[in-house]
Amino acid sequence: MTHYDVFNGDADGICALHQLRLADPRDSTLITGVKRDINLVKKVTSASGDTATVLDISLDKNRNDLVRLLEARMKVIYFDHHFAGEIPESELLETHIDTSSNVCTGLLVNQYLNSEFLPWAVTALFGDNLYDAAASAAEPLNLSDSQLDKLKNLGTLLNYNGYGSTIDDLYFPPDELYLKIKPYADPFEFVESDSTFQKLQAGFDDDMNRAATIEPTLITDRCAMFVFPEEAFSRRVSGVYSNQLARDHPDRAHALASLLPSGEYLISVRAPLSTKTGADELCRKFPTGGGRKAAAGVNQLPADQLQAFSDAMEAQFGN
Ligand SMILES: [Mn+2]
Repeated sequence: MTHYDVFNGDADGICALHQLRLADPRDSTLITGVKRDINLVKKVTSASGDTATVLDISLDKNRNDLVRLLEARMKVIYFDHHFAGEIPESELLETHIDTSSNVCTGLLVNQYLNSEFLPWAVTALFGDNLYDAAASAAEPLNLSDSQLDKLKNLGTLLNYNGYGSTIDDLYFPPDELYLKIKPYADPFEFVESDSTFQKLQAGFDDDMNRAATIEPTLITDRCAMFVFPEEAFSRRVSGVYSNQLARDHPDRAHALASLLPSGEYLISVRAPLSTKTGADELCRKFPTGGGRKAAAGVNQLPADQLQAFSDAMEAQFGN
């Protein structure tokens, strides 16, 4: 009998699995990938009597394969906070799904385990950029500010490690990173004593320092745009760096353009935190553009439209 642990390769996925396996240790086959790789249930071989735990990936995006497992008589437990759509009807499926904006999968697992490993749920919330929810979830722990900062930093680093287009871009493959964390019931002990943490911290600092040396190609009071080179470092740092830019300049919109091997640009846009609107409208003006009001992007912008994009950004957000 095989048990599969299927989890998103970011902080939330890792911290969710870690809590479950601290409470209920078992040998399992780990299935994960880079943060954006969410079609993970398809990697599970279905066999009657086998079981699976699925964490932090949209049921909607995995429904066909979930149904395949259930039809093979596999028992599945599913925790997630992304859009689920219709949930398959089966006595073999147990779901803990809540798409509220202030929860993450690590927090849903924490509720399931009656807060047995709460510091890891707080870490997961920080990793998913839910700072207020993290601070309120942490209240019963009576942590000092510096302890809370340590969990924030840990969540940020575990989240950062998941960004990249392939596993080769990452410092640690997410399954390896989970195995490094696995022996530690206490996140503070992991932070203070494991060389994995130091390595992640050093890599993160390097990447962020390097990102900070990239001058904007457009900068006004209302918007800024940065162009990143075609390197693994760009793919690792872009998500965390744009979160930081948004927090440091809440009235400014930000665009990060990364050069792709094809010569086109992958662009991610964050609307100003203070308004959270306009990102989708800007991106939809260009082929392969789309997204939500607060965060949107263009998947493949032809290089000769980069200036037009910059002009449209200024028109959208003002100067
Ligand atoms: Mn999550």
